[in-house]
Amino acid sequence: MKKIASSEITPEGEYLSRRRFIKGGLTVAGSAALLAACGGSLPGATATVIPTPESNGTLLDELTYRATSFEDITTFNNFYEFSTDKEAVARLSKNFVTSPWQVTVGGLVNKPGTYDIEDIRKKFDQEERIYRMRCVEGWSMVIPWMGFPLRKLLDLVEPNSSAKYVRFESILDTTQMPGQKDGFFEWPYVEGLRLDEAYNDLATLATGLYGKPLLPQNGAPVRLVVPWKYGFKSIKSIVKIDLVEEQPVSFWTKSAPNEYGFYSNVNPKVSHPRWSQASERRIGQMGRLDTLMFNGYEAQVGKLYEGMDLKENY
Ligand SMILES: Nc1nc2c(c(=O)[nH]1)N[C@H]1C(S)=C(S)[C@@H](COP(=O)(O)O)O[C@H]1N2
Ligand SMILES: [Mo]
Repeated sequence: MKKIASSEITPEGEYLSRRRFIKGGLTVAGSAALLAACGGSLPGATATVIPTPESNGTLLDELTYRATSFEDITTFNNFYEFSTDKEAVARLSKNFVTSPWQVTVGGLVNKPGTYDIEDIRKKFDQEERIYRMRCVEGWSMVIPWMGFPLRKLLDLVEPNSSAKYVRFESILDTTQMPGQKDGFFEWPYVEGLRLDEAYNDLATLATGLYGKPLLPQNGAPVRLVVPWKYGFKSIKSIVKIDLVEEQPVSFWTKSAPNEYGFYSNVNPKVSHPRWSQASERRIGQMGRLDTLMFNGYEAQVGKLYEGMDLKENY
């Protein structure tokens, strides 16, 4: 069965061209029929039930916290370097070369370095981290990542006292990534975090999921995971990490500054200019769930934003 695209999912780049707008409209019409055809089943649901960080190990509502299936996680992807069509990314990225792969870490640090991703993987224990992921478009998944805390890599290079932000860059390779020929966007994909956000224990560099190495469509061989922020902050296929003094300008902020801000913390009370963020569709499940403040991670990250106007936080 083909993947169901919810009619309530509004693509991040929908406004970009009339062609894409029309395409989005067709997907919506098609998906309504598919939804009806599926009846009340839960396509792609797995039996995995997971505790959430705030539950202190108690299993919470099964439907809310069930891990999304491997199939859904690896076939419904946002990775604009390959395609703006979520269901085309897996196919178009199949032969993407992710080994050997080096990550250069530098900028305002005492010990800059270039690391082979295999060496980093060996140096740090790989932990399983099961997190909700909430895309700004209004859909979500629960993903069992493998990886290590970002702070371990930062400690290795020793940020100096003038470092205020971390800037991340994805690979630029038009020969392998057809989407990078799209002249509308400014490649490579760039993201950033404030230094204290980057040091928060939830911030993870993921190298795998479901116990297997990442597939290209999920950002192989290494991608950021910041589960309290909208999904676009979790930058894929990273080749460069710099400690900087100025707030980096993110890919999506550059593309649509009135729609995507630097912080982009998940907040059900602050609407996107074109749609509400109050609820979300969990991929592989029917119906919608209420979106949680900081995507459910307020206890872990709320203190980072004390005194900030969360309405300005978008
Ligand atoms: N380099 C890069 N990173 C990216 C994106 C992208 O297009 N390019 N898309 C982002 C968006 S919008 C989301 S929702 C998540 C999707 O991650 P997933 O496909 O692994 O679920 O990746 C984010 N990281
Ligand atoms: Mo997203």
